[in-house]
Amino acid sequence: MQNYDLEIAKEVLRIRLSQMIVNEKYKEGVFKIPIHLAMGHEAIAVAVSSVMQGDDQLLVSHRNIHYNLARTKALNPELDEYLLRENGLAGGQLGSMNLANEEKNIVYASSILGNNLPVASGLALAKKVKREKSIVIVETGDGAIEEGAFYESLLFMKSNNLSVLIVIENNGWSLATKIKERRCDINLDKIAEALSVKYEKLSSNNVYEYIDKLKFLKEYSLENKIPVIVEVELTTLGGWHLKTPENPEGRFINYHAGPAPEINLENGPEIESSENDPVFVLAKLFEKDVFQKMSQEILGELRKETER
Ligand SMILES: Cc1ncc(C[n+]2csc(CCOP(=O)(O)OP(=O)(O)O)c2C)c(N)n1
Ligand SMILES: [Mg+2]
Repeated sequence: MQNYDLEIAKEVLRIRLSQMIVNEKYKEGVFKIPIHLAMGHEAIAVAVSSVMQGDDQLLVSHRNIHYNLARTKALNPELDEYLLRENGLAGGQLGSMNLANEEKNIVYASSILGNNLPVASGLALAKKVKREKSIVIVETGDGAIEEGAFYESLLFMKSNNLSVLIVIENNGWSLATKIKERRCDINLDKIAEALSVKYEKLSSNNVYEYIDKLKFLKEYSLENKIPVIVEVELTTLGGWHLKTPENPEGRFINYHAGPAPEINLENGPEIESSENDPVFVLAKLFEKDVFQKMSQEILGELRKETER
């Protein structure tokens, strides 16, 4: 068995279990704001956070809990923010969809789709003017790339030789509509080719592979002074069945925001026994008992942290 960095595996588990704890509270109805959980998105968030160094800057979208947890490395400040408490991460002022954390280099978060791309362009331009060697990483969804700001920002970044990693989380959905039902395909590889921008697709949900790829792409972007599109194919886990007397089997509802009623913390960190679940992918890399022990330890730490 290969020697994998345990700290990375722990990070994936911590972000999954933290979200599951948020979900348990969500099911109890304690939050007054919408939260977009990102179970299934953990591998890319851990990879992005672990390649960040020094003055690297990250900009996120409405679905940002995984990045905030990865950068902040604590659950309580995030929970308190969602409860709009003064001791929350942003003093209870930002809630969930716009939650940035400048101290940890999440410099901007926007609930307006596509809005963080022009802001990322400006920040990358500032780095160029100031001759800073750090990078801007901006995360957005496959729905948000429909915005004109996506293309304009890409054009601006390339025309001005800016180093930016554009991470596109492609979950196949925009709100309750399947992307395939709402528009034609956007072939990002072709858009990248048209503008001579580098493109890479990630889809294995393997955090270790993602870290290696992002390290390389970050260096590539800095050295060649060009933006890089990283399309990440993933599944937002948490779909559930709306049961009615007429339809006791339930109608499948794709998860977008709110609680995920069919996910239970008691069942452990794995949600789906498939490659769609980064925790399933991770578990396969370790001995079963080692993985279970690690998971129980992290859950114990999180329970201790949130017991107040
Ligand atoms: C400019 C703008 N238009 C519409 C919305 C409403 N809206 C919120 S989330 C969302 C879907 C986002 O899809 P995607 O970018 O793929 O992110 P996902 O939720 O799938 O992670 C929409 C249309 C918005 N927030 N901003
Ligand atoms: Mg989407």
